[in-house]
Amino acid sequence: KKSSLEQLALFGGPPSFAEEISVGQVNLPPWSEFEDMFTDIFERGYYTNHGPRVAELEAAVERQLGVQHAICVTNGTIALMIAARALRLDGEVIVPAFTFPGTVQALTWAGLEPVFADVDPDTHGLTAATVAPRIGPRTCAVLGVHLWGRPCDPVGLQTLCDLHGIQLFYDAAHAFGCTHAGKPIGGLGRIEAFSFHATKIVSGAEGGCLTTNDDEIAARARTIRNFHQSGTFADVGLRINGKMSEAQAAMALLSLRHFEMHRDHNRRIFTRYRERSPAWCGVRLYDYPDGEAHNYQYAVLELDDEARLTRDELLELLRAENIQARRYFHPGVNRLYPYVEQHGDVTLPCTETLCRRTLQIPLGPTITYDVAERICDLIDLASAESDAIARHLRKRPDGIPTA
Ligand code: T4K
Repeated sequence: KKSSLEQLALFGGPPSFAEEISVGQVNLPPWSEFEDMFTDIFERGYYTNHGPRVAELEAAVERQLGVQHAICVTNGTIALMIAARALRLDGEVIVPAFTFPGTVQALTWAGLEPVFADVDPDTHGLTAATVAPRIGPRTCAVLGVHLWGRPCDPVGLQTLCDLHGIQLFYDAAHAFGCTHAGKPIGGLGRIEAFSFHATKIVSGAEGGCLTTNDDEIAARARTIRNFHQSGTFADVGLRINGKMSEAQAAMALLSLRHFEMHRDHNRRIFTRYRERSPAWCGVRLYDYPDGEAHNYQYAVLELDDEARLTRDELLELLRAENIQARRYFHPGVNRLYPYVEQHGDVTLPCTETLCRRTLQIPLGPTITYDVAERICDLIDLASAESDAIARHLRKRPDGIPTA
C-alpha cells in the first residue's frame, strides 16, 4: 500500500500495477460452454440470416425484459439507426450531448438533425425540464439515454412528448438488467436500443438489440434490418444489413446465462467503492437509487472544487499507476465535428461541467476485491495529498497531457 507522495509513480515510484488495469473487461463465459456452442454452430454450418441462436436470444431477451419483441442486430449504433427509421422520423430529434458519440451519429446516419439538450446533474440524463425549451416546430422525437444504466425521467419525458405529439425512444446501451419503477428497462417509450458490445454487461463481442411492445414498429425494424427481405412494408425505403450472426448470438446467450453472476460481482466491487468514497474530499461516486435493479457495470467519479485536483490530474495520477481510468464522456458530442459547427451557440452548462468532472474507474470481472482496495488506497492518498500533487503537476511547463 502506498502511503507517501514519493511512492506515487508520478513522483518516481514504481507503478502500483505491473500491467494495465483496464477500465472495463469482457464478461467471458467458461471456455467449455463456449466450445459447445461453437461446435454446434460449426456442425450446423449455418452462420447468419436469422439462425436458431438469434431466435433463441431474442426469445430469452423478451422473457428477461418482459417485452413483446426483441430484434437482435449487429451493434447498438445500428440498433439506434434502425429504431429511428422504424419510427419514420423526419426532422429534429432532441438528444443529450453527454453520451457516447454513437448515440448522435446514429441520428445523423438516419438523416435526422440532432438538437442538444442539457442533462440533469443527478441522473446525468435528459429530463422534461431540460428538453422542453428545445422543442420547436421541426421536433419529431426525443432520444433519451439511460446513462450508466439509470433511467432518465421516463414519466416526465413521456408526458412532455405526448403533450407535443412527438415520439420518445431510448438509447439503453448501458441499461440491460436495470429497472424503472420496478420494471425492466426495455419497454419504455416506443422502442429501446441495447448494445451487446464487449464492454457491456451482456456481450456478444459486438451486437445489439431493439425492444418494443409495438407490433408494427417491431415488424418495420425486422424489415429494415434485412436489406433483401420481402416484407409487407414496401414503403420503408431505406434498409440496411443489421443482421446479427450466430456467433454473436451464441456469445450473447452465454453472457445472458451468467448475467446474475456478473452483476453480483459488479455490485460487490461497486459497494466497496461506495464504502470507501466518503473519505475522498470532493470526489463523489455516481450512485444508483435504492429500490431499483442495477447492473453496476460502471463506476463513475465526479470531482468538484473541493477536490483540489482536477479530473485530468487525478486521471494522470491513476494512469501513472497503470490504472486505466477513462474520461467518459469528454468532450460532449456538441463539441465534436460536425456538431460543433452546427450547434456552436448552444449552452449546456451541466453537460460542460460533467464533461470536465467525470472519470470512469475500472470495474469488471478482473477487478478483484483486492484490486479495488488498491485503487481506493490510491484515491485516498491523492485526496490527502491533493495540494502537493497539484503543485507538482502544475509547475511542469508542458501542462497536463490529455488522455
Ligand atoms: N450509446 C451509448 C450510450 C454507448 O455507450 C454506446 C457504446 C453506444 C450507444 C453504441 O453501442 P455499440 O455500437 O458500440 O454497440 C467503447 C465501446 O466500443 C462502445 O461500445 C461503448 N459504448 C463505449 C462507451 O466504449 P471505446 O472506443 O472507448 O472502447 P475501447 O476499445 O477503448 O475499450 C474500452 C475498454 O474495454 C478498454 O479498457 C479495453 C476494454 N476492452 C475492450 C474491448 C473491445 C476489453 O477488455 N476487451 C475488448 O474486447 O468505446
